[in-house]
Order: sequence, then structure tokens, then C-alpha cells
Amino acid sequence: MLVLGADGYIGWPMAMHLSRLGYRVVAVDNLARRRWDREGGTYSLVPIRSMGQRTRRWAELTGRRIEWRRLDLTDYPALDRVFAEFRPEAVVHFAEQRSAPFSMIDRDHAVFSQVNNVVGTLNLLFAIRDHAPDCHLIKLGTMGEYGTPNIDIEEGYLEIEHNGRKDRLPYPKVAGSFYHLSKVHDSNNIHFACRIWGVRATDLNQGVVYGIETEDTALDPDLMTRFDFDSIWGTALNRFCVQAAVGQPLTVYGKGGQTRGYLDIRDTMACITLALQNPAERGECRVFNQFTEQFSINQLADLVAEARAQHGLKTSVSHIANPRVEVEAHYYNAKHQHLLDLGLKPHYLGETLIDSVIGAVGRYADRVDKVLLSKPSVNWRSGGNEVWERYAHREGAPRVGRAAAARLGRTRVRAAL
Ligand code: NAD
Ligand code: USQ
Repeated sequence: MLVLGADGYIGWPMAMHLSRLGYRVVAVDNLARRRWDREGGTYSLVPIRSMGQRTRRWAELTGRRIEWRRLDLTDYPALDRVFAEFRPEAVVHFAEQRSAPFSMIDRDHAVFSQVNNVVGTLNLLFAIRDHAPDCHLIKLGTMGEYGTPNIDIEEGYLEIEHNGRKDRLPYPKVAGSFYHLSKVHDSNNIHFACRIWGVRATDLNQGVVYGIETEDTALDPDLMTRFDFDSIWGTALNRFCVQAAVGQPLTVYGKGGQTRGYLDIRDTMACITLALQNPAERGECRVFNQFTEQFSINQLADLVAEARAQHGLKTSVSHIANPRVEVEAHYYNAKHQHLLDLGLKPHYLGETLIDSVIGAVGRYADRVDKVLLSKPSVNWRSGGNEVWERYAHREGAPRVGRAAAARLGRTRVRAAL
């Protein structure tokens, strides 16, 4: 079993989870995410260990081995060698640039995000065709591929009747950033590979994931996974919990009616395991919407405020100018039945918010850098990255900022092409 993107927020807990279940796990990552952090002055609120330290600690505590390989998916010869060596039965693919704001900084970051994600996934499809044609590809897509249409969102496909004829076609996608669009392009490529080569694939359109504790990350501090809170990598819910903990108002962008699907990281583990244990057929491109509840941003802010109020703590909320171009009040009804049918037993945010997010944040509140938490740094119309610029000019700052970021983007894009 290959877990691609195994150094990431979800990938590391997933590698441990599958190892615990008895799979032989090869953990693959190019450590790009740690480089992007160094470049932008961002960091995980929860201290995290290197992959070498993590896998060693895992083996010490459980007697199970996770094999660790540093590899860039856009480097086809390297990917080809790993596939030829392991011929995996299944691949869980997390290894992409996953931040919408990062992809909107400038041309370089948009091009980089799409080349990294689309080329990486395309390479993977060829490696499967040539070395492991029976392998089940489990690909992390995103609910953001669909955008916010004014009709119900189905799971991947839509029955359409047009001019008296009917067909079942991929659901129309109107994504909201160059990052989200990279996932749409991936979905099209995966669908095509299933049709022409008989690849078996599950494309998981995942909602926003929250929480950092799984059975395995809780075993030892060396096994913890990352928690992002800055305006490039931190999701709204993570940011709200940290803002509240350090006494800053919660930054709701615009009206706050933006509604998305959400799930607990423990349910991510369960969903991917269910997909793995109930594989797609050869030639099938199966799409599951992977989330358990939907909330608007205003509802998230209220939930955080209510959870804190139970402990006598006050929380303030501010509606600030929206840096993104998105609909701020809309219809949203997304189906998510397939994983429930396979047996998913969801955790719910209202029941776990205090334990799974607020509690963890409280323990690390003294590590919070308020500059990173403050107003958004990337504007959808004009791009730029204000936070990085401020970091670049700070005394003792690492060599970060837009120029460095752009240089990195150019180098990586050239290398990938
Ligand atoms: P993450 O950034 O923490 O992890 C992604 C990992 O992939 C990083 O460790 C990075 O170094 C690696 N990577 C990126 N490009 C690579 C390449 N070319 N070769 C090898 N490794 C590469 O992200 P995450 O939050 O764990 O998300 C994992 C996946 O799930 C992503 O594809 C993301 O789009 C998707 N997803 C995440 C969420 C969420 O809320 N976190 C929601 C929906 C979908
Ligand atoms: N938002 C705020 N305040 C903030 C930050 C964000 O109101 O401080 C708003 C945004 O404008 C947006 C909504 O919250 O309307 C969601 O933004 P987000 O940053 O929480 O999540 P998003 O950019 O959609 O991306 C995250 C992950 C991404 C994943 C996606 C799932 O970073 O990898 O694909 O969630 S989904 O949203 O379903 O597409």
C-alpha cells in the first residue's frame, strides 16, 4: 500500500492507521510542505517530528514498520521505480499543494499548484497502468470542485435530460480557486484513465477536515500531526479556534453565509479505510462526497463562541472584507450517502469541538504568532501575500517573502516540466 503525501496533516495519521490495520505501508512524500512553511514563515502550531523520527517512534511503540521514501510525484523516473519495486495493491493519494490562497498569490503559484497537482496525478495514472493495473487508486479530491451551485450537489454524477434525451454525466464543476480547479482537472484525468485503461479509482470529494487526535497520534507527542492556523494554510475553523484562544476576534470573511461540508479527521481515517476495503471495480471511476455535516462560516463562529461560553469565556466576531471572490449567501445541499451506506459512523462537530480542536489549541497557545493569524494575506483579485512580505522585512526573518516564493515557484515549475 502506498500512502502519497504521508508527511502531511492527513497523510501521516493515515499511514499509521493503515499500518495498525496490518497493511504493509510505504509512506511517500517530497517534504514540499515543510519547504513551503520555511519559505512563507508559517509553521504547525503543534510541534511535529521528521518522517525518520516519526517512523522510528511508531516502530518502537507498536512493533510495526512504515517504510519511508522521499519522492516527488512530478519526478516520473523516481515514481516509476517505486511502482516497479512495490507493485502496490492500493494507493492513497494526498500528495498535492492543497491551499486555495497559496494558489492565488500570483502567476507562479497558480502555475506551480496546477503543475504539481495535475502532473503528479497524471504520472501516478501512468505508473498504475504500467506496473500495477489492478491497483485501487484512492484519490483525495475536494467538495470545492463543485462550487456552490443553486441545485443539489450529487455524488460525482448527474442524470441529465436534455432535448428529450437522457444521460448520466460527470457533475458540472465550478471551482473557486486555481487550487480547487487543479482537483477538477485531476478528476477529469482519472475518469479518462478509468475509461481507456480500466483503472479502478475512488475519487473522494472531501470537505474541510478538523481535529488532530486519532487513536495513533494520541499515542505519543512524536506521533502528532500538524495543525495550521495562518491565513494561507489554516482553515477557517482552525483559525477561529486559535483567534479565540489568543483573544482576537474571529475573522469571518464577508457575510459569512459561505457553506461547506466538514468532517472529523477520525472519520477521514474511517472513510478511506471503507473505500479501501470495498474497492471500485476495474474501469470504474467512483465518486464519494466525503463529509458528515455542513455549516456556514457564521455557524462555525457561533459554535466556537458557544463552546467557549460553556467555560465562561467570551468570544468576539468581526465580519471583514472578503479577500476571496465567492458567493457569500447561497443554497447548499450536498449528498453524502455512499460512505454512510458502506458503514461510516460519523463524529459530530458539536460533540467534539472542545476536545478535538479547542482543547488542543489551548495547550499550544503560547506558540501562536499573531501576525500569521491577523487579516488575510492573499486577495483573489490582486494576489500578493502581505504576511510573507511583512515576514521578509522582519529582523532575523528567514529568507522568505514573495521574491523567494516566486523564485521557488519558477524553479519547481521548470523542474516539473
Ligand atoms: P498537507 O499539505 O498537510 O499534506 C500534503 C502532503 O503532500 C505534504 O506533506 C506535501 O509535502 C506532499 N506533497 C505535495 N506535493 C507533492 C509532490 N509533488 N510529491 C510528493 N509529495 C507531495 O495537506 P492535507 O491537509 O493533509 O491534505 C491532504 C490531501 O487531502 C490534499 O490532496 C488535499 O487537497 C486534500 N483535502 C484536504 C482537506 C483538508 O481539510 N485538509 C480537505 C479536502 C481535501
Ligand atoms: N474563511 C473565513 N475566514 C477565515 C478563513 C476562511 O471566513 O479566516 C472562509 C473562506 O472565505 C471560505 C471558507 O471560509 O468561504 C472556507 O475556507 P477555508 O480556508 O476554511 O477552506 P478552503 O479554502 O475551502 O480549503 C480547505 C482546505 C482544502 C480543501 C477544502 C475543502 O485547505 O485543502 O480542499 O478546505 S472544501 O472547502 O470542501 O473545498
